Amino acid sequence: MEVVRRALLMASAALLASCGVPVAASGPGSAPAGRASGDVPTTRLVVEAPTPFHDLDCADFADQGAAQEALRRDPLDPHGLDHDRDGVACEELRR
Ligand SMILES: [Ca+2]
Repeated sequence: MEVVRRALLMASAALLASCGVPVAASGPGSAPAGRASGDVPTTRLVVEAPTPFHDLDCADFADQGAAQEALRRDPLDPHGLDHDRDGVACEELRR
């Protein structure tokens, strides 16, 4: 049963890693020194939460240039700064 559990943990870690989720596994290979003999080795997955997405609106930028820079950094435009898809972010902001 332990073998199955380890295989599932390793598969989960590989899946998470393939999705870009940082995973740190601790277990027999990385256990701190000084474990008493007879302790049952355990494997623990530590999954860091992805950075939360903070949606920005045009009003969050001081001017059009700042919004344009945000669009340049991420042309996929997750914030919807360029609704008409002409490559110019937040036309309504002052330049
Ligand atoms: Ca636009």
